[in-house]
Amino acid sequence: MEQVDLIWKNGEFVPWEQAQTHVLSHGLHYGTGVFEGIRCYETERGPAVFRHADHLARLEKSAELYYFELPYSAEEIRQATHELLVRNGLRSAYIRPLAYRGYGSLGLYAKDAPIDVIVAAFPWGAYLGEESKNGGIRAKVSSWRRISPGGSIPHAKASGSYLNSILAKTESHNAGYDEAILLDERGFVCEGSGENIFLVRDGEIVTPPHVASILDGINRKSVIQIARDLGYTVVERDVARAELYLAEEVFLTGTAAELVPVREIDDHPLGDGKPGEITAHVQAKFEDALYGRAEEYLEWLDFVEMPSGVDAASKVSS
Ligand code: PPE
Repeated sequence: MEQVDLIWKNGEFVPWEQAQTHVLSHGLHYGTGVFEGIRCYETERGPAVFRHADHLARLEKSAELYYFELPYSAEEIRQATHELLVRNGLRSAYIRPLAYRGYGSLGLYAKDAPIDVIVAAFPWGAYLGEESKNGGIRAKVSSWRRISPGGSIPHAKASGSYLNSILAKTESHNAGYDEAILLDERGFVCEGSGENIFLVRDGEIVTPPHVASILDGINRKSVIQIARDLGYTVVERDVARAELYLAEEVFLTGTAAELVPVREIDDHPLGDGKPGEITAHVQAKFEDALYGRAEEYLEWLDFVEMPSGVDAASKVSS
């Protein structure tokens, strides 16, 4: 992990090494945290956070689903994030806000454990490797099913939910693959361990619906809109496992991974081994949107500004 100067914690900017928590913090024991993964890109008009408001709205919803009262508003977290980026001298970054139950009491009904909030921002390259965006990855359907909506909340981006993702990811890596694809409890295709999934079948783009226990990805939404604007038909419907092998093209979307083609699933090669034409078309437009090169999607960018009343020049680290 590439270290930077400061992390924002409970309203203050603290040095990276001092952003610590007590070992009896509730979140550490039970996974009681909600978080986001957001990216800031360097655009021609300056650094910009992609769909910042949408990510913070999802953070608020995840918090609400677990009965957390966030002590900061989305706008306060947004401003703190801008200031954090500027003070750390970051022009592009992965941004990780996290709200967790801190130190106060253990036990499952821990209303005395406060909600601590942090925002960290640091350099983080393409999650599945820079070459994955062109060359594609090899995926394996996991023996682990995605957490079910009857036992947990797939729609919340909650820390504890990721134990399920970690089992799937670890299994796929140990078996020599780059990523896991999880099925839902019904046996239909759900998503990657940290990405949503799209297939191309007969020229149509298909992606699993909300009832398939997906996390409602911000990039999923962006890609659906971009693909429709490019004239493709996008259908949200249940996807059978075998369709993964029958598809002309498959790709994954997520903040950390961005848009990554899948070139092989369960040792079935897809297409002619190169990223498909439709995937490449949508990916190019998606990257234009991330980097501020697409006028029509500029509204998705939250350009980084030092909040008023803060002296930027004195605080930018070298
Ligand atoms: N599903 C899961 C399970 C998931 O974790 C992510 C994001 C997505 C779908 C895509 O969501 P979105 O980023 O809003 O398009 N995963 C985050 C964490 C990955 C990690 O390894 O940590 C991310 O991409 O930041």
